[in-house]
Amino acid sequence: MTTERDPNSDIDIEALARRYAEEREKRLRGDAVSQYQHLEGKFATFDADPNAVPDLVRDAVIREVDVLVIGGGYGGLLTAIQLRKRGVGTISIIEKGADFGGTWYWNRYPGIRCDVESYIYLPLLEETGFVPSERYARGEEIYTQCRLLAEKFDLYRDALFQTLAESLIWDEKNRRWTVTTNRGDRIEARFVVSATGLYSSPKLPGIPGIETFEGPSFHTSRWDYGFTGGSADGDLVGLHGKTVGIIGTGSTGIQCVPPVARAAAHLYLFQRTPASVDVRGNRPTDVEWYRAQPPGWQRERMMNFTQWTSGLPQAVDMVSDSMTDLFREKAVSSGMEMTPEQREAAEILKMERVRQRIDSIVENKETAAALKPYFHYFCKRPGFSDNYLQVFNRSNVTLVDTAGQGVEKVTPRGLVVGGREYALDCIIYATGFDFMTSYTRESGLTVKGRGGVSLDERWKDGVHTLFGMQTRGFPNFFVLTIVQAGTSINYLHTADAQSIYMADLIAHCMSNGIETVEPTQEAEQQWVDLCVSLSADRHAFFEKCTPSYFNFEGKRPREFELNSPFGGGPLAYFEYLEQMSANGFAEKLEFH
Ligand code: N01
Repeated sequence: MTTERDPNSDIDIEALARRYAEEREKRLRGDAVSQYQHLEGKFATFDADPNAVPDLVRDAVIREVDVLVIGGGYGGLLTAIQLRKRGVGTISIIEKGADFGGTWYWNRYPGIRCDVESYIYLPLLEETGFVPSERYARGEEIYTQCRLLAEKFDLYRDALFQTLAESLIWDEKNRRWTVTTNRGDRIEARFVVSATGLYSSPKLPGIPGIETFEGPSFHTSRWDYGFTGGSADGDLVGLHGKTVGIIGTGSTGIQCVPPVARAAAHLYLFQRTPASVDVRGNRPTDVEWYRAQPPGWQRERMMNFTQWTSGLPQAVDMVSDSMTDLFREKAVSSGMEMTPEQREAAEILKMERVRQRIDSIVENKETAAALKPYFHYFCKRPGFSDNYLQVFNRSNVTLVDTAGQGVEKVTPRGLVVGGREYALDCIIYATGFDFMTSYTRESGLTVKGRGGVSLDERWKDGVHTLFGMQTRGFPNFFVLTIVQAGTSINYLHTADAQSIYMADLIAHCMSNGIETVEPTQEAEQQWVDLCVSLSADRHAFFEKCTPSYFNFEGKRPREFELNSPFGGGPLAYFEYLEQMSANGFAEKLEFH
């Protein structure tokens, strides 16, 4: 951290650095990522899908297809759509939920919205004519768009819902993947694309006694409207007269807290680390403006946002919101790409404003102090809300700050913090998802490639891929993830580029009579080496950060050494992929 005083402020940078380090220290725990519990074993009931068709029974499907896509969220949808557009033969889609939507199928908690502008987040707006009703779309609208895309590109007939792919075994003789599911299906596929999502494996905090609580309790991605009443738009009449506890103040927590506060008799919000909560500034879409956009506007806008948020200033900031302003202010004054020092100074100033905003909204000084985040802006995913901080001025809301230690215990009656038991009628876990720890654990898949080698064995010393998508020894198999892939803050920009790459490559193989494709040993190793060399700065930054899923809770295990996004950033990554298509996939891949 620089020791210079920022000329634009009175911030004592050294004191702030000490405070950041102290706050981080408080939160570090020896069990790091293993502090969490997964929705399996005794917690499997937490995984029940409130929106599933109950007791669904169907005949097992025995089928041969050209491409099997696992996952019906945006990643899987975009891949299937790109394949359709290229006229690639037969497709099947396997999806755990009862419909398309992925994240937006599972997460229906009250207040849910996307924090990336809808005009760059929702894919294929120009092609589909879909008009998002607001600048930051409600979850339900995004879920609706997912289903409209599936209808428009005729994907329902190819989908198996409420189905879990369990094993993928490569059959060298037939040059096919054999995929089996929990419903007895057996699908032979030439190509398999695994798009099981970035936030698809919910986690519970490792607090002793979770299973002993006698009232209703659920994870936000399995919201129990049967108990709370109402909908994602609020009006949670089931909470009238009830005392509710919410654990978690990440992006999910800050969105679901206001509607719960409006309905419950009392809300206790249990905070371990305060979120940074910036201005949202949502507004209805100006339909006239929207319809006047020139052809190609959406891709241009997506690119403009990714350029700005990669620290690459452009003549205009098309999105111009709380996400881009950090880069805009400094970059405009310097007129060029931000230096690390400028970026750091901008982040410090940004967080100072976030803290000042709390003072200007929250009336109780003690509560305001407890809500202030002390970490670098990008240590955690920044939050945005124009109604979260206001909640703490209500008499029926209590912030229970755990001073970085978290909730101590769950009892049959409620939660314990600092030795005090808070009696509750309901506990809501806004405690997030597994992230970048283990692809096979998060996806629940057993994958065995050539020679029966499992992906876990192949990756026992860390993930090895070309572009984050392909692994040698696992022919015709693709993974959509951000590990070893360059990601934009707008993940759908990355998914868009990845789906185009995969569809181009699969179409290339199909039209040239190519049976198998995988990375050459050399290309894979070069990519891994490049990822390692470019991730040093990222790791150095995150090592100083307060614990979060971004930095494996402050302690990155050796086996996760390679589990990070491509450090060259999304723009360089997109160029790599585009070049591959442009030169006919002439390098880096081995074809048979
Ligand atoms: O999960 P999180 P999320 N005692 O992991 C707390 C995307 N998303 O679901 O910070 C008490 O961020 C934990 O505390 P701490 C987005 O990318 C987007 O909110 O670890 N508390 C934290 O506050 C996001 O990043 C949108 O100290 C405990 C919370 O649980 C990602 O999804 C909306 C605890 C978990 O926060 C995940 O966000 C929603 C304990 N023992 C999500 N253990 C939008 O687009 C954990 N916590 C708006």
